[in-house]
Amino acid sequence: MSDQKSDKTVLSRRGFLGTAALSGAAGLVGGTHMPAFAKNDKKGPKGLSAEVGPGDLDEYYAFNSGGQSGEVRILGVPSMRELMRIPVFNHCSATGWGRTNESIKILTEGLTPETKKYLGEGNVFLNGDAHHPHMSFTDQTYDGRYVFINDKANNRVARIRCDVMKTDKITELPNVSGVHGLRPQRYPRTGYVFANGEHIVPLNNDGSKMDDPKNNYWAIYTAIDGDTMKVAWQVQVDGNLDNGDADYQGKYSFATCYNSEKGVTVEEISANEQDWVVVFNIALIEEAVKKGDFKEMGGVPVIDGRHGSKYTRYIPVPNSPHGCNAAPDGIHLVLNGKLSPTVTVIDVRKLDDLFADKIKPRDCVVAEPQLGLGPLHTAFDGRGNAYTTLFIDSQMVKWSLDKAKRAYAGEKVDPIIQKLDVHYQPGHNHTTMGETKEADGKWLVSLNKFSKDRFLNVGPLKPENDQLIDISGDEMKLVHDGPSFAEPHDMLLVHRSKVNPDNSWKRDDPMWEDVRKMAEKDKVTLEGAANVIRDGNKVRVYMIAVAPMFSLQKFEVNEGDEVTVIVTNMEVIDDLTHGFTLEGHGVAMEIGPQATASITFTAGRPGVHWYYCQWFCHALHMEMSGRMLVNPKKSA
Ligand code: RUQ
Ligand code: CUA
Repeated sequence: MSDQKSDKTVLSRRGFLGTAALSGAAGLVGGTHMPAFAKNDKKGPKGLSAEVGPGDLDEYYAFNSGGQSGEVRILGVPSMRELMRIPVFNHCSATGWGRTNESIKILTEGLTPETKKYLGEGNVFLNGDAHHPHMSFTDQTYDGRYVFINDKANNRVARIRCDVMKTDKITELPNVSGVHGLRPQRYPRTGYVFANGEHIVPLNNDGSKMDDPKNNYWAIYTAIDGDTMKVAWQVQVDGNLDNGDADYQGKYSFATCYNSEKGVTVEEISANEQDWVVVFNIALIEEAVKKGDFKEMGGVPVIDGRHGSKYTRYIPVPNSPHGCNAAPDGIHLVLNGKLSPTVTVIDVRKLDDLFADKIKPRDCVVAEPQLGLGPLHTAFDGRGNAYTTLFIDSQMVKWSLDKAKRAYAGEKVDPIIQKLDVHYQPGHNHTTMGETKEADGKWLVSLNKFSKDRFLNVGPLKPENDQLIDISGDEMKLVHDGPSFAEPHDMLLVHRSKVNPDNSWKRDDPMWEDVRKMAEKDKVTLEGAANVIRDGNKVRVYMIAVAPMFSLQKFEVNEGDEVTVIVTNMEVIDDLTHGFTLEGHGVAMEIGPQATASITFTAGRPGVHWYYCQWFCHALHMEMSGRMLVNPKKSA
């Protein structure tokens, strides 16, 4: 195995360097974003080009999680150009996410009563830890409706609308500590979004039972209804939960466990040689909910799925398994060993028998190839090959599912096809359309946690490195280094034919439903507004924006007033976004074409305060401004 590794690695490294020299000119054109890769490089397996010329469009959308930055980013693949950032769990200075009334509503309405109380009225969390973006499915493939993503830091799941590429729902999961693995149901559609509770905590986490973790702490698995974003049900399990996936048939879902010990220190957590993957039987769980076989906790049904439960099965897997990946053949599930050099493959067709107690859990295992050190995640090309990241070895290993099965059955075959060095320490990887039945095996991205010497030194904090690999031929070929800020955990690679965002908002969008109702009460037409409505010490300022003007170039309020500014962008031209920034008040927001946005603040500073448009929109963009006059409080 190791001989094969070194040969292939040297080969591909040489190929890469040679190509870089050849394509120097092309490299210059695109600056740092242009991969050093020649179109007619003879060593390139099928000559797939990562070069996307000026004005040319990428073939794939990549939805990249922003990790602890709390956002989601859209990249084009293969160019790896960053196209957009979608604020989700973070605050955004540009768009006003976390500051506008519309975003505050989204950030607060799905919180539990306990969290609302903790934060205080109208306050939001300032951070999030976004790991796993996944698109909604219909019939085992992406349907372009939504992207879902977890927040490990504050136990939330968010939904992004793909028509406007904005977050529209955020739900906090009750009873859970650390939402980690997240996957949507593939069939018949999404349907459920499954989310793993990573850390074990007391079920009633109110301080009454904090000792004896083995008996008092539990992890919770959650199914959220992707249409309503409400929790449908939860399952209490043994151990904690790491990553998860769903099958292609809509019958089972899965979650790996790295802490079957129920330990609370590193030594305890990693003591066992074997942990497990938990299998959830969706139909049986739905039946339990119908029959009332659950405890209600935090307002949701919690089903007992611990050892011995009829709703779950525990399949032993070595050793602290991490990634959990269903192959596009609809049959195989790969569990990545992390502390074991192996991955474990189970055949989901055996699960009916497992639940009928006709076979033992380990009878579901059909392969367990040894791949290298630190296997974390596996992706697929739809041609029977799997690609596993080796964190410790800093490599991507390509292997054959079929050969791995034959080797497990006793045949003398080596399942490993190639090992490729990546730079450095890869976590997730993702192939184009690779988690759908339409896996096309063109590109693979390796999301590496360290970049060290790969880029200009930017100080002690280095970027991560998302590397693009051509997998269209027999050999993997590294074609591009993509620096990225903290910390793209995972990436979703969707063919552009699946995603069709609008160029403009629609005037009846639910995003500003509340504002619409408020305007109706105030007898104001949002689409032609230039109104200041006083209601006690509350003032509502309605205006429209059409380049290069706001319909109100001045409004007057009194010191201490609670002011809400509502701006409607009446542009009918593509790409004409305006903004509203009020100096000295921490107030700024984006208003997209045909959108309405609103923001509320206290007029606490007497005097003249300019507001302006912060989105460059017109030759007279600098002039797109106005004054807020704040009359001082009359002293008694
Ligand atoms: S995990 S590096 Cu948060 Cu997706 Cu595996
Ligand atoms: Cu409107 Cu700048």
